[in-house]
Amino acid sequence: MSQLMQDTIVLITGASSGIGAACAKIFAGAGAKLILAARRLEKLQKLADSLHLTDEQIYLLKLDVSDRLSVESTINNLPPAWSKIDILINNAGLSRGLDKLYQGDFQDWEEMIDTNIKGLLYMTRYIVPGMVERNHGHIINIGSIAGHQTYPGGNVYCGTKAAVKSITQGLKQDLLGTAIRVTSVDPGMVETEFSEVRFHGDIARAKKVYQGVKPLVAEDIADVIFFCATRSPHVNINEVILMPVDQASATLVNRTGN
Ligand code: NDP
Ligand code: 8X3
Repeated sequence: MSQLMQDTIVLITGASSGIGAACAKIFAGAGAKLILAARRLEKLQKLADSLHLTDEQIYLLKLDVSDRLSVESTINNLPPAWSKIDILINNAGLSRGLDKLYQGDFQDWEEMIDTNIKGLLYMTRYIVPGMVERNHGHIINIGSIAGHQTYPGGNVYCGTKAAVKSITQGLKQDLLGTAIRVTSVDPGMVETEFSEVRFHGDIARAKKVYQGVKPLVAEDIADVIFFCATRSPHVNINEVILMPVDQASATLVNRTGN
């Protein structure tokens, strides 16, 4: 195991699956200390077991980022050895449905807005003050190409990711004068549980999203996140947009593969 990140505490939200879980693996490989958060503790536990880390190297949080009071008490009550977070990866997020806006499901809207916008804000609000006090830290938000381009049926999800883009820019401005870094990593199509969640567990419909395409995999995004986190301290990577070679925009996808 490399020791590039020894004594660096990395908190990853949405670490029970996909991009978050891949981030846990790559940062663990560099010797970072991990705080992994998600609602499905059993999945976090499985991931932790596979990483073979000691209790001094990994700390699991069963946390719903959309529950402000829970975020407040969880972050404020972190054991002292875990409270000085160096890197916050705001990755927890989801899409729900592809309905036309005027037919949209209210619960789907609430869930996307509460998780992707408010959850990211709560984590940021409770963790960044400590970074400011220490004049040290890095916030990496996971946006999406959906925050740059709206596609049919994407309406509210795209709106939440456009909000992430604005919030990332605003945070960078508000931290000017400190040594804290702020980055947005904005992927196109990545094959994870994302589409299964979008279609409420309809696996056949989820699979169709990636039919004939070679999509990105979670490890591709973790790799870019890790790159952003390991530049010289005076370098801030503001925004990275990445897509599969088979994708040119949210709606232009080459599906001639197997
Ligand atoms: P996954 O569905 O595989 O992972 C999403 C993660 O978010 C899960 O670990 C889930 O954990 C967690 N999560 C969801 N809601 C909450 C919540 N309220 N509180 C805490 N954790 C929560 O999808 P991805 O890995 O693909 O998604 C990660 C991020 O990447 C999201 O922000 C997504 O919008 C973004 N993204 C994804 C793309 C893609 O094509 N896959 C492309 C661009 C961006 P649990 O259910 O256990 O709480
Ligand atoms: C996920 C990518 O294009 O499905 O944010 O919105 S997309």
